[in-house]
Amino acid sequence: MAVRTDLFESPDYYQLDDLLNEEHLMVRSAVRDYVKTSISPIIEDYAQRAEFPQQIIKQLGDLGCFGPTVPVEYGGGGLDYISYGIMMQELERGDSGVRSTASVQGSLVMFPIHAYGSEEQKMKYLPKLASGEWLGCFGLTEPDHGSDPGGMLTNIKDAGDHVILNGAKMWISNAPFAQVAVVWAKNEEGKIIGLIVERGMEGFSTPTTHNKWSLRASATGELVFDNVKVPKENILPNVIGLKGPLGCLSKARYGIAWGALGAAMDCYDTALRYSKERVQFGKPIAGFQLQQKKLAEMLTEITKGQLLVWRLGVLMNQGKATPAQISMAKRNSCEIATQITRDARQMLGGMGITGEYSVMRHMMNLESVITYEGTHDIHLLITGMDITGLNAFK
Ligand code: TGC
Ligand code: FAD
Repeated sequence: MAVRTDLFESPDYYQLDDLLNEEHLMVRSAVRDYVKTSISPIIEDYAQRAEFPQQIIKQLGDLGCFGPTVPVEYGGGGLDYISYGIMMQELERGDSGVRSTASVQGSLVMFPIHAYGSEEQKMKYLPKLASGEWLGCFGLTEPDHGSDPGGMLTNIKDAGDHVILNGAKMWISNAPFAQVAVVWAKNEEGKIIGLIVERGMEGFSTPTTHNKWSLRASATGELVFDNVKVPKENILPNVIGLKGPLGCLSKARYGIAWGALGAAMDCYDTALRYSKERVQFGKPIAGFQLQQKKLAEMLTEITKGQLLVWRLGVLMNQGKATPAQISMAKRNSCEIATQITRDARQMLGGMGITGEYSVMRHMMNLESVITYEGTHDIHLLITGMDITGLNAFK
């Protein structure tokens, strides 16, 4: 396996470090070091082989990247939302799939158990998920219901002390390795409820999704429920309706807004270094106006994005961030990161398509990031509805 040296230097054009406190800087330094020593050297090989590096589950748990905002009494980090954002930025600087593993565990599995679960559920699941002893996944999307999850067909029927779960979810991150799944299903009144399904329950299987050209180092699968008997004590008691899963998505989308910027920062840094070293027509290509235009625009967009997510983090800490504000940030970060990875790839010429550099991997990963947790179009429509009051979804 090739060992790669990670030379990353973080762009901070507007001295945004001045906005961070000591805790934020410590978190960043710890996660950045981890990515440099444990992710960058191995991730390209895992992505090329389309294999999930299972060792990261325990490592991310030890580092405190699972449920950083969950209170410490449940095994979480008790940190603020800026620290959480910084973690996601640094992890995605390494690979979007690594950030995905942490986003799903923290925002889509631990958050709903903490926010909507019973005390018994919190004590049973959260410490094991926080430490990485267990991995979780989140089942919302179905084969026929992606952007429109309210139409889901997965359902439960009452059977005394348990319910019978039937249906299928697809495109589920972490599914093939998860011990627990937070699953959204309709009850007999057609209302959406959340329940915790455990590996080993009869009739529950998690087939792996193959042939992805994106997020190749992240495990994706289906969740298939064939008359699964789920004890009623596994139902999340404190939420009903689509606002349950959408509330989780707000937390995860916030993390992605920071995360996608991390991928963009890595590509900018790589393109800057390469263009100063690569000589054509007798001078470094960084000396040509066309390449400077790309670099200048990349850094401008990264700096604007950094300001946006930092401000959103402050609003999150104050409990004032709206879902529409989160949508705007998720959409913006994905848009600029997608463009930056493509420009960076071109700046590297032929080398840009190889695994010698992280750029093509980031570029392919971002095609998933711009699609999951609400597509680019869906987030635009959320913004459109927020500013006009008119629903253009339906
Ligand atoms: P709508 O009628 O607008 O809303 C239903 C209820 O939900 C409330 N709500 C929210 N609550 C909290 N946070 C949010 N972001 C919320 N958005 C809406 C809303 O107030 C309402 O509450 P109530 O009390 O009135 O019932 O619902 P709709 O059916 O019209 O759909 C709206 C739409 C299209 C915006 C929504 O369904 C949507 O966001 N679609 C995109 C689906 C999506 O994002 N799927 C993600 C699946 S998970 C995933 O991709 C994980 S990848 C993770 C990784 O690997 O990193
Ligand atoms: P569709 O909803 O079919 O959309 C297709 C196109 O139509 C898109 O361009 C969309 O923007 C557009 N469109 C849809 N509705 C409208 C409208 N009203 N107006 C205009 N345009 C519209 N889901 C989970 O539940 N858990 C996970 O862990 C998870 N992980 C994922 C991992 C990966 C790698 C991927 C690729 C997806 C994952 N997803 C997960 C699913 C993801 O959230 C969905 O793919 C996404 O929400 C889009 O749904 P869809 O693929 O069915 O596309």
